[in-house]
Amino acid sequence: MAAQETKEEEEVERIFKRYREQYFKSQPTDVLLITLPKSGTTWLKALIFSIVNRTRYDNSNHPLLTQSPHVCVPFLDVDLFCATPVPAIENMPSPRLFACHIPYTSLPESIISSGCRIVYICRNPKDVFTSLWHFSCKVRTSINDLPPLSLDDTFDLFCKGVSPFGPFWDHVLGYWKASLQWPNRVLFLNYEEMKKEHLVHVNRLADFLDHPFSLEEDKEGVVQEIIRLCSFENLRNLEVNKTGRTLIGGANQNSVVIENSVFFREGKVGDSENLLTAQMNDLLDQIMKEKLDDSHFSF
Ligand code: PAP
Repeated sequence: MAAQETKEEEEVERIFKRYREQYFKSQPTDVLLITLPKSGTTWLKALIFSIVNRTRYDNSNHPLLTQSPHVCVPFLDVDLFCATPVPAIENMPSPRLFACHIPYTSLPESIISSGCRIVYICRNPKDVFTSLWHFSCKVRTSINDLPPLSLDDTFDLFCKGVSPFGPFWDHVLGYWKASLQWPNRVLFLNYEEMKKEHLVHVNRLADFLDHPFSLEEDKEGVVQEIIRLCSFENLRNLEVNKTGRTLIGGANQNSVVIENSVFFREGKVGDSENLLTAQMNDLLDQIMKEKLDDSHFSF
């Protein structure tokens, strides 16, 4: 039974991979934000969009004031390539900005060979799980009218690595190793460090994206303004993110409309303390130690 399931999973993965390769032709100037859900996707979408487009917009016409970051930077996997028909993305202005949750080993070949830039952000697994659980419960109850998930069952699946994008540790390690091997192509960021030192990491991000801040911009406070615009407090309080809704899953019969507010919950480091029991904490510590120890990577 297990062998049969593995064979089927491999077949599905092979079909997906062929599909992505056939339809997505990456360009060297593309920027891909890759994350595991709840690791800082919304924040990084806003930051990347603002850094790259900073000379096009000001406070009077900035798209982030009226659109969700998820509209400014679409998901390749769960938006564009789920839509019927797939929108024409060949002629999007350069650099094209996309996001996805795809694990490194499943990326389309064209992303690897084009030389495009990948920005990856990881977050402490305890906070990722906590955020994911709250998000799933909200979406289940408000959209699908289903009861909330059982915390124990969801935690058990997370610990076993059952997730649409593969086990947490494999996802993180895949991009961690790629960033060590190709530092000019893969930038590996960390939610907690970004929270601690905005300025350092936003500058790092701009340098990596080949849009470094000039001395004049530094003096004029352009970096600070981007940090403020993309901050949790600012984005959460914008009308579009308080009351707006976004179509997720591409324009097709399976897509769902999600309230933008679900992407802005607490925005804190360490909120898992309010959800996980001591036993859950210990188990996750033990699993992460076991899975990450050889890599010299830790949270
Ligand atoms: P996604 O991958 O499904 O798009 P993602 O944006 O990664 O979700 O995760 C949402 C988390 O990022 C939420 O965390 P929480 O549940 O622990 O609160 C959300 O609050 C947080 N978040 C959203 N925007 C920002 C931001 N600008 N700065 C910091 N954290 C943010």
